[in-house]
Amino acid sequence: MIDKELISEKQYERAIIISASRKGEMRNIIEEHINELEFLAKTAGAEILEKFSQELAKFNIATMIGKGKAEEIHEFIKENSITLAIFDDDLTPIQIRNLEKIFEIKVLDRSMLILDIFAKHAQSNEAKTQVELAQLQYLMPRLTRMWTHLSKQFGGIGTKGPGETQIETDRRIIKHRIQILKEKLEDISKTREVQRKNRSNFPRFALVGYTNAGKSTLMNVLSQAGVYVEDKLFATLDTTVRQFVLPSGVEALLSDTVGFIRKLPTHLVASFRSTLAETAESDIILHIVDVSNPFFRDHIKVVEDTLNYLKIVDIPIILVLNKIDLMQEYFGLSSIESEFKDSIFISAKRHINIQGLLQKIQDIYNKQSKEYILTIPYNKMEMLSLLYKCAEIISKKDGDFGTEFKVRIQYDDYEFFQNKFGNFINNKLGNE
Ligand SMILES: Nc1nc2c(ncn2[C@@H]2O[C@H](COP(=O)(O)OP(=O)(O)OP(=O)(O)O)[C@@H](O)[C@H]2O)c(=O)[nH]1
Ligand SMILES: [Mg+2]
Repeated sequence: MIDKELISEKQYERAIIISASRKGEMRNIIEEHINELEFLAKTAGAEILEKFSQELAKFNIATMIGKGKAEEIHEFIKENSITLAIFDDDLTPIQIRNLEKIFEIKVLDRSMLILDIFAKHAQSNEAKTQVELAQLQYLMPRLTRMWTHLSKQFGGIGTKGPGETQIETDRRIIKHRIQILKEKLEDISKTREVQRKNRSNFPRFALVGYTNAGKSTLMNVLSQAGVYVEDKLFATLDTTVRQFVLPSGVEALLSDTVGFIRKLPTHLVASFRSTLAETAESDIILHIVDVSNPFFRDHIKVVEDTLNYLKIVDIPIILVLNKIDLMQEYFGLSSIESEFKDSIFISAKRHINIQGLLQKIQDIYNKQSKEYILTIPYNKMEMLSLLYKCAEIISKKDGDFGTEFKVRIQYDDYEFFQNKFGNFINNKLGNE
């Protein structure tokens, strides 16, 4: 669990937000993106004193925004003792360098800001390693003379050879560090795999969703887990797994993990693969959505795209529309209900329709089936008629001691199958 004290213990930087948009982009979408960036900036510990936006027919290669606008912003920076400028879009190294020259303060883009939040919130060894890897991978192509000498930070690995530039040395240090981090993650993910295998007999459910949708709140409601909940972006960076009980009385596992956001840096997504492995191996995914956010449809799309990017496909998804308590004063809810017929509407915070959600989870789970390979010894052939009764036979082949079957078992028949054939199972083939 994240220590709240640690997070609140930070100095607030005086910051401005700058957004450049193309002519013709919808005003309300631009505003939503700026608001989200402001929320990110606040989470990172910045106080936003002003927001600037500029519509451009073409982005400026040297400075993203126009030179005149940059000068105007520079005046504001000087007059208000601003120390940080944050751009909504990713900037090229040249743009950052030029803007820092004009503004005379630090300039960050959206990816750098998200990486910074992740770095601040990372608690576990795994999260810290993943974030550092993503940061270095992001830094590598951006290494220019503006970056300070890194060997001090990394303990002087790779000393500078004659005639080499500092940048080349730094690049070698980073490459070396990236290699170490990758090996460390490999180790961590092996340990996690063993942990997951030990739990594989329980039905497994995974919470996913846009950041701040209410995943950890729901986790706490369903399992009394005591997971850290905050009105901040990326409060959760690790995966927590807790037990909960389905209406049928069956014990199941629920995992809560890192949230997604628009334009999450791809290195970050890639390096969080091991954290997200729990999600990838779940039986059913619960996709939590903050339905009170007017842009919730965009959020759904971002989450679906990220799952696709991570190749987490073929797992049944229940769309859980959360925070309906904030919707009551609107007439909007009933039209959303007819738009999302197969979804379930809840409020995790106010405990509205939690039973309905549990029942939905149970219903979808009951429709699940799993594949197994098992070998029935030749001296137990009398059991075949039972097997044909409770399983769908996909294939069979004769071996040295018995017949090997590949079968599909419906959840409803699972207990019977386990009782009768548990001893003959070679392996479980995952969830199809
Ligand atoms: N009004 C209302 N607020 C909610 C509800 N569910 C969660 N919240 C609030 O939404 C904020 C975010 O909740 P979390 O549970 O931390 O969200 P999360 O999806 O785990 O967020 P990250 O871990 O940051 O990705 C908190 O302030 C919660 O109290 C709800 O049903 N209604
Ligand atoms: Mg959370």
